[in-house]
Amino acid sequence: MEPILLYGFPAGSSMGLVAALEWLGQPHRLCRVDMLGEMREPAYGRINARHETPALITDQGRVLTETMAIAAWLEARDSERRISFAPLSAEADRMHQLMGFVNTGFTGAFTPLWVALEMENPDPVTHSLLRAFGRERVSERHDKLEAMIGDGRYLVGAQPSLADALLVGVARWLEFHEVDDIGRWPKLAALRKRLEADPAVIHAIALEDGEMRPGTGACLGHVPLAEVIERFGA
Ligand SMILES: N[C@@H](CCC(=O)N[C@@H](CS)C(=O)NCC(=O)O)C(=O)O
Repeated sequence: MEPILLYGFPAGSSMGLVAALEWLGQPHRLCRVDMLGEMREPAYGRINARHETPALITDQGRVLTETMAIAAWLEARDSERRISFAPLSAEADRMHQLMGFVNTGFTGAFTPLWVALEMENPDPVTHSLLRAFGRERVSERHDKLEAMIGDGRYLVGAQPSLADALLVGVARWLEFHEVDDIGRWPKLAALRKRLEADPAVIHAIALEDGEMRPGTGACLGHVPLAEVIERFGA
């Protein structure tokens, strides 16, 4: 069977992995998960007990969660090195370093902003404290990432890799949470502009928005979440 990537909407980090699958060009299927509804229901716990996306159903029918584990699974099958680099190469090391940075501190910096947004009866003091702390952390992680970006067109190498995929899924939260103008970080702004104009990213965002359009042809279609849970859930 083809692997199935479960991606979350709205504005899920997993959008980057949808784009990475397009870049990879290998047959796969997708499954759209409403993060505000069905992902929170008990049945989704059979796929991921932590009620998070992304999740991958491997070609063996096993459930694999956690972005870094899914990215490693794709990397191991990227024999043509379309989204990764030769094992043991300096580029592979740098890609892993950047993926680690993006998936931990950079992504985590947005947590106070998500918590503030999702507060049901926000106490104004706590809400504004969370907002202020989140904005400060996100800006600081942007400063650090700006300093890590080189002079190339992408985070590593001459074409988008898994590091760019992880970044593009999350970086747009800067505007979503109205943290600051991306122009404050010129290298990151240029990189994001390039990535966001990439056909695979445009395709992934369209899918996230519910527009079912064909991409490169590698995606063989969507599988309903209920079917995925029934067939592969614990
Ligand atoms: N450590 C996980 C975190 C994944 C994660 O936080 N996903 C978000 C969406 S981007 C989520 O599902 N959050 C739970 C929610 O929105 O309720 C990973 O890297 O895959």
